Amino acid sequence: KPDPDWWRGAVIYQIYPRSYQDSNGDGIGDLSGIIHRLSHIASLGVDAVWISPFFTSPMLDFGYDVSNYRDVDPMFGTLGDFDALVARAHELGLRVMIDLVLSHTSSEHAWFKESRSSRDNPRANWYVWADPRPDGTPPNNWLSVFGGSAWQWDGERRQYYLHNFLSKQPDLNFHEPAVQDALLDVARFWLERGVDGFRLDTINFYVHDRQLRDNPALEESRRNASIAPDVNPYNFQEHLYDKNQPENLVFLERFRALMNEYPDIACVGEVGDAQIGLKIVSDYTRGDNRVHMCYAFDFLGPERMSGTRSAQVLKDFEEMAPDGWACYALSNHDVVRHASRWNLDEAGQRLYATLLMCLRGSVCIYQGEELGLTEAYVPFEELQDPYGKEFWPKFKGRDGCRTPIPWSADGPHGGFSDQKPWLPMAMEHLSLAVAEQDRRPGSMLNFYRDLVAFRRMRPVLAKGTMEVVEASEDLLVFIRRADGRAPMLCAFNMGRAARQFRLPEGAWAWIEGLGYMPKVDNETVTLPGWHAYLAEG
Ligand code: TEU
Ligand code: CA
Repeated sequence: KPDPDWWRGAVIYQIYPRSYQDSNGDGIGDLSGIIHRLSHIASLGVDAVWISPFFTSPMLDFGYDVSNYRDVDPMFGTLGDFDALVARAHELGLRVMIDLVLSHTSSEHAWFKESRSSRDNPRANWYVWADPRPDGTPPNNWLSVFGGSAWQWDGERRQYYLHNFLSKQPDLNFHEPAVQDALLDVARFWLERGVDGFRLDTINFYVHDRQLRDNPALEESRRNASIAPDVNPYNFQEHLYDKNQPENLVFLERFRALMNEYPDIACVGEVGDAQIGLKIVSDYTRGDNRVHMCYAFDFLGPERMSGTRSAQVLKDFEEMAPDGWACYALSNHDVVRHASRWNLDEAGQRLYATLLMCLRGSVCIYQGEELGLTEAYVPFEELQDPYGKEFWPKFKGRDGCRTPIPWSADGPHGGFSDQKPWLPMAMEHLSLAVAEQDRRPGSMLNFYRDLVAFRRMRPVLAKGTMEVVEASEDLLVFIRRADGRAPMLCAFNMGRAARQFRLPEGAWAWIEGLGYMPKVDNETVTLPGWHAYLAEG
C-alpha cells in the first residue's frame, strides 16, 4: 500500500549480515541466510529492516569499506540474492533499507586506484589530497576516529590523503561535483532495484573544510565522554573543520530530491556528534528537504539514561527540531549491548524497551536485542574489529555486540552455521536462542512482539505530542496526545526501589496486557522497581 509517511514512528530492525545466519557453511552470515530468517523478523511485527553493508569490500571495516557500490560481495551472495531478499521481504510486509557508506570508499575502490595514480588523472580530485607541511608532517592536526592522524602518506602520488576512519577508508571529496553525481547514481541504482530507503552512514563527515584549517583542542569541560573517553585522542579535539560543514546539507538536499522521485522512500542519517549537541542534529532533519530522520545517539551512551536526562533529550529535540524526526535506538553494531552497558537485568531491559516503544519518533531494534542478548566477551586472539585492536585493552572494540545470533540451543554453533563462525558463538547466549524463547510465553522475545504490536495499535505513541509530567533520577512520567485519539499516560520507574507518583488530572485506565498491574491508591500509583505503567485517558 502506498504510504509516503510510513517511516514516521516506524520500528526498524537492524541486521548485521555477517552474524545473522550462515547458509553455505563458511561461518559467515549471508543474504540467503537473511531470507531464511525473514519470517522471524516479520513475527516481531516491525515495519522495516536496515541491513548493514553487504557490498563488495575487502572487509577491513566489515563492509563499511566499499570497493564496489553496485554489487554484492561474493561472501554475502549475488545481486540475484538481494532481489530475492527484497521480494520476500515485501511479501511479508517488510520494507528494506540499505546502508550507504558514501563519505568514504575502500582504498580498493577503482575510483581511489585511479585517483592515487597521478595528480592529473580524471579522478585526481575525487579524494582529499594535500601536500605535507614543510617539515614533511601531515597537512593539519585532524585525527582519525580509529586512532592516529587522519592523513595517510601515499608513496605513489607523493601526497597525503584524508581518512576519517581507517587509512584504507579514504574520504571522498564532496567539493567535487562529479563525486556527488556519482554517489547519487549509486543511490539511484538501488532505488531502481526496489529498496525502500537508506541508512546513511556518517552524514556529518561528507564535507571537509576546503582550507584544511587545524581543529582547536577541546576545553576540559566539554570533552566527550564517549566510548573510549580516556583512550582515544579523537575525543579531545573540537571537530570544527573536519566535519559538519554547512555544505553537507546541500548534498543532502540533492539526495532528498532524488529520493522524492520514487514513491515511499525514507532515509535515516547517522550523525554521531554528542559533543556538538542537538543543534546540528536538528539542521540535518528540520523541514522536509534533507534526511527524513536523524539517528539519535542519546540512548546509546555509556551512562544509563535517567528520568531527568531522558526528559531533557526529548524536550530538546522537540524544541530544536519541531518539524524534524528522530530515530532512537538502545543498541547497534558499534556499541556495547545495552543489557551489559547499563548492567540491566531482565526487568531493566523490559523497562527500557517499553520506554523506547513509547517515544515520539522512529525506533531501531538491533538484532539479538529482542532475545535479551548481553555483550559477548571476545578474547584478543579472536578479535576482528580494527578499532578494538588499536585501543585494546582499554577499549575492547565492537566485536562483543557482533557475535552470531543464537537460533537454537542444540544446533551446531547455535544454529548459526555448521562451521566455526567468524566470531565465536557466546555460550551464555544459547539458552536465549530464538527456538527456546519462541515457545515460552512471557519470554523476552514474546515480550518484544507484544510491545511492537502495542505500539502499532496506538499511533499516538509514535506520532503524538509529548508532555513531561514528572522527571527525576528514577522516574519519568509523560502524556502523549493526538487529535481524535485517547491520550496515553506513560510512567517508568528506572530504578531498583519502588516509586510513587500522583496521577495527573483525568480518568486514567490501566492498559492490560503489558506486564504488571500497579497499585493505585487515592490517585497515587506505586510502581515497583524497573516497572512501567501505561494508561489510557
Ligand atoms: O560509524 C560512525 C561512528 O559514529 C563511529 O565513529 C562510531 O562512533 C564508532 O564506530 C565507535 O562506536 C559508522 C558505522 O556505524 C561504523 O560501523 C563504521 O565503522 C564507521 O561508520 C565507518 O564507516
Ligand atoms: Ca555464508
